[in-house]
Amino acid sequence: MQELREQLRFMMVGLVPKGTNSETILHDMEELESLIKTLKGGVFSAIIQKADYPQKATYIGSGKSQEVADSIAEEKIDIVVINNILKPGQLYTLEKIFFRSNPKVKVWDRVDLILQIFQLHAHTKEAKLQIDLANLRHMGPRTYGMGYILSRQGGGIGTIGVGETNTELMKRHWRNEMKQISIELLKLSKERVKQIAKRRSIGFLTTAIVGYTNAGKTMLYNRLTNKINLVDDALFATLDSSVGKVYIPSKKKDIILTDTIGFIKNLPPSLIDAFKSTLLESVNADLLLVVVDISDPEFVDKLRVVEEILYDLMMEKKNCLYVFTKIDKAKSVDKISLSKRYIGSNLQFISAKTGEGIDNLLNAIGELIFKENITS
Ligand SMILES: Nc1nc2c(ncn2[C@@H]2O[C@H](COP(=O)(O)OP(=O)(O)OP(=O)(O)O)[C@@H](O)[C@H]2O)c(=O)[nH]1
Ligand SMILES: [Mg+2]
Repeated sequence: MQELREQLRFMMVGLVPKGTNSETILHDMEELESLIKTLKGGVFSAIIQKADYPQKATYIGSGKSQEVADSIAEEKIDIVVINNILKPGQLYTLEKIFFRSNPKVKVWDRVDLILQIFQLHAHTKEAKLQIDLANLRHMGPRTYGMGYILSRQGGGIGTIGVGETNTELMKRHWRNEMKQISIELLKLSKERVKQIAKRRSIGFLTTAIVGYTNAGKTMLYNRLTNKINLVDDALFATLDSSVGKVYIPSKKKDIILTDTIGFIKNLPPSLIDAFKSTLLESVNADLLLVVVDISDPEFVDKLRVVEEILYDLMMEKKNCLYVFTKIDKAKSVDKISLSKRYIGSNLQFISAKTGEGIDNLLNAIGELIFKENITS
């Protein structure tokens, strides 16, 4: 009972272009709900606005804002999450509109929500620093943007208001803080690059697991390396990167396997950029295992998102092996049509849970990684 009362009450708001099919909307909102549940929050209300362009001031438009305000009062909402990336001024304006319904209400965009999850799940110094940097990048303009608003209210025309001086101070502090964190991250990245170079110099080849969040990457990593990293039916359970050894029987050789943070759609490039240090293992890998949850009805769209992010990270031309996992859970697996769709790619079908297909996967990894690196 106590726990229930302490649970934060969320409301989801989605803005989708007119004509978006209802299935896409449903899946988008389900993903947003999963993100909220990962934070242990409950969803008590949801509103969809269909519009081709967001409104400048309020993003969702003034009529919809009023509807949201009514629902906040009715359902005693603590946090409203808008399922897009908003401008700082828009979030500020919405909080002002909703103030009457609940003076403590918070308005988050999708990035705020993801950053909250990251904060909850970060363990290593590197992950924490990366999140601090992402947070500063995302929240900074909002903080000094407010200073700007104060300056316009405080200082009259032709005068320099107190707020304006504060804005400059805040901006400088913000920039300094980001610089400090970037320097620390650079040190950690250099350390990582050294380790990668050392592994390579003693002849180890590296395979990196990448894929959408919750696809089953860590369970596969654990099965192949015999480790017991956290596997959870939650988004972004893994934020740090792990490195382990895997024996390839067909080649009688060990390789290195890495697991890392998953991808999700609608991530701003600055957020991915903040995780560059963690992603270094994948960027430097000799082979990528692109893990896809084939039991997920949305797997084709999610794979597209992963491929787009790999492209942004300039990793799309890497040696890739598509690993369709959770075949034990999938209703049907149409291997023929998948082979046609991903023609020219290497495909494997496995269950990290039951072990089905793992021997074939190890063979395929061996063939691909040692073929490409025949001279090493
Ligand atoms: N049935 C079945 N479930 C699986 C399989 N692999 C993973 N799962 C489940 O899928 C969920 C996510 O697994 P993880 O391995 O944590 O996924 P991940 O891709 O590492 O997720 P993040 O680190 O959060 O991005 C967990 O509930 C696992 O038990 C599988 O082969 N079969
Ligand atoms: Mg994981």
